[in-house]
Amino acid sequence: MAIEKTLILCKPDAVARGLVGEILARFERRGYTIAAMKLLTAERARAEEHYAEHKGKGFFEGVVGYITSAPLVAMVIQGSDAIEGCRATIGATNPIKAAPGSIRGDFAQTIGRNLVHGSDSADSAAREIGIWFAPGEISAREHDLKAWLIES
Ligand code: IDP
Ligand code: MG
Repeated sequence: MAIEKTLILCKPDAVARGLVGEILARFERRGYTIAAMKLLTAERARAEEHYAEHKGKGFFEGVVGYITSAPLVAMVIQGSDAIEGCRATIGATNPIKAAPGSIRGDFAQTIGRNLVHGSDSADSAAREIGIWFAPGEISAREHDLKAWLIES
């Protein structure tokens, strides 16, 4: 068990549908805490860097266009094994395969509008947090109250 930080994006469809509060509440109810959070419209270069691993794939242009189309909310979420845990709360990439109870399983229909991004590994989390946040924008508190409560 380790206290981890992970990059979460409430993608433009989540903002447009008014689901940011619902999505954030699911992470908070699980005991994760917010280390950083902001609303912005992503520039193309930032989106391409974020999705660099998918460059050359058929859906690359579509996903870059989607993520840059309107404002999104970027967050750094923190907690015990938060990278894997947040991915579970988000659900499978294709909402059709996402379990009911997960964000995508409860609120999304298609892979092209799947509401949320969550980092998939420690390396991805470190890289992605650096794309969306400057170090000074991230809370310096390594162990806040909720993280402390779930430690044993
Ligand atoms: P993830 O978001 O669950 O980590 P990835 O495979 O990393 O899924 O894909 C990144 C994003 O690209 C997905 O969340 C989705 O928005 C989009 N995407 C992935 N595969 C497809 C596809 O086949 N068609 C359309 N969009 C896709
Ligand atoms: Mg991914």
